[in-house]
Amino acid sequence: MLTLLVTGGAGFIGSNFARTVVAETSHAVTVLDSLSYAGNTGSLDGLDPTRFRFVRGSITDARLVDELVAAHDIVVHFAAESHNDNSLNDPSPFIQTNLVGTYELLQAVRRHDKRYHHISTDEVYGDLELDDPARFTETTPYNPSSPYSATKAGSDLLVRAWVRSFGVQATISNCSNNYGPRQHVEKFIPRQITNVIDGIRPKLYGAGANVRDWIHVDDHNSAVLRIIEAGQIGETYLIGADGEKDNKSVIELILTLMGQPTDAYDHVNDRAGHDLRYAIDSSKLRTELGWTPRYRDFEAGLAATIEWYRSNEAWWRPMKAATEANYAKAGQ
Ligand code: NAD
Ligand code: TDX
Repeated sequence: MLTLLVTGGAGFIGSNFARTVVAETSHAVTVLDSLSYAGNTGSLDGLDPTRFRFVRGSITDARLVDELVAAHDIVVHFAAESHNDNSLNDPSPFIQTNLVGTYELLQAVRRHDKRYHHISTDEVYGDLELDDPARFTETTPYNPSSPYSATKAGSDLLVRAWVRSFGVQATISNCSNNYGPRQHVEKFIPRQITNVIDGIRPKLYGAGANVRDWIHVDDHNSAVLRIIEAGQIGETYLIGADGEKDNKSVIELILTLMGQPTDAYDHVNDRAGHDLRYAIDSSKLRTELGWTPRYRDFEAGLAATIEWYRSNEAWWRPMKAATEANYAKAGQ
């Protein structure tokens, strides 16, 4: 049995990760989360208290981080400011959490010689043309576009430097767009699902030709567990499930699955600097670590996600009105 310190474990991916670890392994989990606007302890309800503990605090708090890192075997670092649109309005918390917070964690794992896994995004590579046959690989040069992706790129580079300069035992994963239960309603898919539930028309940025490479959150997390088990120290692994879809098609599919006409959505202001296309080549993870995704049918995964939001209104209702009010200010 190992003890895992999971930062950001009250957020979307981290809470699903904590649930998977407690359900499917013998490891114990401590979640460290500051409960920013994106954190929700309701996402951790029902976890076995003999193998799960929640600590409220920030990864920028060096003393707290040092104490917790010293007391665990592995740090799995999910905590971040994660929303591109927010980073365009106010980059400041992105600098603090994504860069300074990662620095504090790296210093602590260095002092205590602990294993560290760093969760990152494919957005660090910038974007691709729609007709480019290439996909991102572990050797694609970094070229981030937004304040969010620039801070994630910076945090990845800190990890690489701490591995090379100080021998920190770290691995990095860069994943594509996740969908599934417990994702904040500010994000594309849950925003549209909860809009339809509320009788609001879905909102498509610009023409909606932008492509995202969708992966179910449980597939992201099974890959993270595999990297923790078998990944080579110092290596980066790209995680993706061959799920490229343009935004317009995703909105149309949500509308169809929810019994609405496929044209019942609005075009709204585009995002500044909006990345055109992301696409992941996950061959290294598949061939070297033998990982494969379990969710191969996007429509079935999306239908199950819609059902989750229909059945869990109490989870998302408190954040919906404020989220939409923020979007309305930006004409989105
Ligand atoms: P999220 O916004 O849902 O959750 C982030 C969590 O971090 C929240 O619970 C929040 O309270 C917490 N947090 C924020 N600042 C903190 C701080 N200073 N100290 C402690 N906790 C803090 O984000 P998510 O979508 O679950 O993303 C998790 C990670 O995965 C991020 O590192 C993100 O960059 C990465 N990622 C996300 C996606 C995606 O599609 N959502 C894809 C690839 C990578
Ligand atoms: O209402 C919307 N309408 C719309 O067309 C919203 C919220 C988004 N969009 C578009 C913008 C993007 O092209 O949908 C796409 C997905 O948007 P987001 O959910 O904001 O995700 P994205 O910007 O692609 O970033 C996500 O994937 C990579 C996560 O939020 C990041 O944390 C992760 O690193």
